Amino acid sequence: MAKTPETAKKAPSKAASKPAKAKTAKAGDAKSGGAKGKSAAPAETPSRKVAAGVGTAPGVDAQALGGELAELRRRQPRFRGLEAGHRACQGCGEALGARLVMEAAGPDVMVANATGCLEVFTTPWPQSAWRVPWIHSLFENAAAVASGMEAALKARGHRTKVMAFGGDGSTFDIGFQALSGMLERTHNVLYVCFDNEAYMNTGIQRSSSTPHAAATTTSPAGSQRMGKRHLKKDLLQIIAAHHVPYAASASVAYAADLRRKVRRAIEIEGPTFLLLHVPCPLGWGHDGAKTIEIARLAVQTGLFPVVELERNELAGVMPIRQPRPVSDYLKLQNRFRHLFGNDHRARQEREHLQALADHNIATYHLLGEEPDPLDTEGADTVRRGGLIA
Ligand SMILES: Cc1ncc(C[n+]2csc(CCOP(=O)(O)OP(=O)(O)O)c2C)c(N)n1
Ligand code: SF4
Ligand SMILES: [Mg+2]
Repeated sequence: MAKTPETAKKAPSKAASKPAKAKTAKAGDAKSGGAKGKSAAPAETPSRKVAAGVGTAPGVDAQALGGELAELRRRQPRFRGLEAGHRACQGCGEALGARLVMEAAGPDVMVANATGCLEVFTTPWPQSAWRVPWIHSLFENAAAVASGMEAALKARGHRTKVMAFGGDGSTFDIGFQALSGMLERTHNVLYVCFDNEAYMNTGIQRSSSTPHAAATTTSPAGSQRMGKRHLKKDLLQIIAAHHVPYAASASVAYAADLRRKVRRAIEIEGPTFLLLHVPCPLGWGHDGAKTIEIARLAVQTGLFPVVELERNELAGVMPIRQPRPVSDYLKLQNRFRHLFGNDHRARQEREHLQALADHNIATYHLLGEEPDPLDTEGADTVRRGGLIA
């Protein structure tokens, strides 16, 4: 939420490659956690207005639409973890990703959340969209705070699972030292990195997760250079090198796969890690309605490999039957707009990105003959707005 300065909320508010071929990932079944807490969405969310027949477009049958929305709500899981009514941008992949993670994790969790968009848009003081115990940590120490929470719970004999959330800036860069320590000390914590590939909350600055050639406010495209000049850090391999029991990547476009991975990680006693690819319409410069399409293309081109690593061994991949050319992904986003101009360097950069995608496909053996991994169950639940309780 780049438009919301981090400081604004502080003022009192009026309102390593693995050669072995691995088995392919399978979508898990979808079960929600049990009920806990009140489902108290802040009043006057846009959807409430529509349900009440206020603010519908001309020609739309407000009553019928209200009935449909009521039915959709009825089919929502009873436990949501992260409520509607927060202040993310429309189509925010991070908001969707967090909601899916919370639904899959269930109510018996506590969260330490690093500073960043997720923290800012969910907790404009004195409101909160969270329905579980949730602590705002510093930008750099979510993993250290989570370590302390886990140690304290253990000392008191509680089995509540601790999760730590951070953006890519927090995880790849500024909080990495604390994260590495948490993994090495084998704390029983699931760390989820919401990877939108830049420091979005403070105005779209490049991070070490920003892809090569992407334009950000600190890696602009122009006559001097074609966006960022460095490669996206391979964080998952670095995490796996800590010999953690489970480290995986996932995408908001594949909801069932994501839920299965969250449940798996929650069940493991020890440090686990999830790298979740979450498009950011504001920072990537795309239509908020295309978030899922873009996230899916990142996987289907090979630019964002969806894989599982167990104790540093490749254990599963999301197969690609027919890889899409990277240009299909790039052309939908303004951050890559300069790669489609008349500049003679544009074609070279596109070829470079295609080579990176091809390298991922070869390294992780992503080409597969398995059934189409379109994950229709997941796509459908995303469209519906949640799981059937
Ligand atoms: C030590 C420190 N440095 C910088 C900041 C300012 N800051 C707050 S949020 C943020 C960007 C967060 O980026 P990321 O972790 O990728 O999360 P996103 O907002 O993209 O979800 C920055 C630079 C800070 N709060 N603390
Ligand atoms: S779309 Fe981007 S800028 Fe907006 S809230 Fe989500 S992560 Fe932040
Ligand atoms: Mg980010």
